[in-house]
Amino acid sequence: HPGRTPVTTFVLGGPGSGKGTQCTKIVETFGFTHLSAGDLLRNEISSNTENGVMILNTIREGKIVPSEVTVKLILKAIESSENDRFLIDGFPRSEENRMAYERVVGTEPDFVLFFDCPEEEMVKRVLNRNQGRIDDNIDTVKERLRVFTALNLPVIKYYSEKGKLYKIDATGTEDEIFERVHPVFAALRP
Ligand code: UP5
Ligand code: MG
Repeated sequence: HPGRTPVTTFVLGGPGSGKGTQCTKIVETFGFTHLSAGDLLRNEISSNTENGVMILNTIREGKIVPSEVTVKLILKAIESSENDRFLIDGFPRSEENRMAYERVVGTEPDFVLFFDCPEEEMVKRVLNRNQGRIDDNIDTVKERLRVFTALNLPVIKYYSEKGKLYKIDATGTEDEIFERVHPVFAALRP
């Protein structure tokens, strides 16, 4: 629908909280385009771009890639899409990320999902994933959790204070969680 104001949703939550899994379900049911910041960065590693090595090292350490790199990738993905509904998964991870996005893209998200999950459950899910991600080991997971608490929770608090946050209980089965997500999107215009 060219010309319509796009709908943008940030999807946040700790490592293994189920962001990617639930985004897939939202895409199937509500026709959004899923932009995973982590996937966009991992694509840069595989395509041997100038930032590839820096991104690889940053992800292996569980730290945050410089905002300008990630924002550029997200903006490119938005601009090359025909869709007008976007799920931005795993971004912004810090207040600095958030402000860089606002400065470069020029908009705020319409609303934000936060998948709230106990740490021990997140650790269990990540260590069981077994898909060869270089950051799915106990040491990196601990750092990912530390960075999440220190830098991402303030972003979540910011959107909560703006009245834009939907906090979703991210425990239970994938389908049980999607039943909690569904009403948020069902309320949007068709
Ligand atoms: N699973 C899912 N739901 C389940 C359920 N209800 N019950 C049981 N199991 C469930 O799920 C994780 C695993 O759990 C899967 O095996 C799934 O089948 C199972 P998933 O849906 O993948 O969870 P998700 O929240 O997406 O976990 P992910 O590990 O992708 O989260 P992260 O936020 O850690 O990873 P991301 O890819 O976003 O980022 C990776 C790294 O990239 C970051 O640490 C950082 O170094 C870098 N990065 C940046 O620097 N900047 C960015 O903007 C983004 C990333
Ligand atoms: Mg993910």
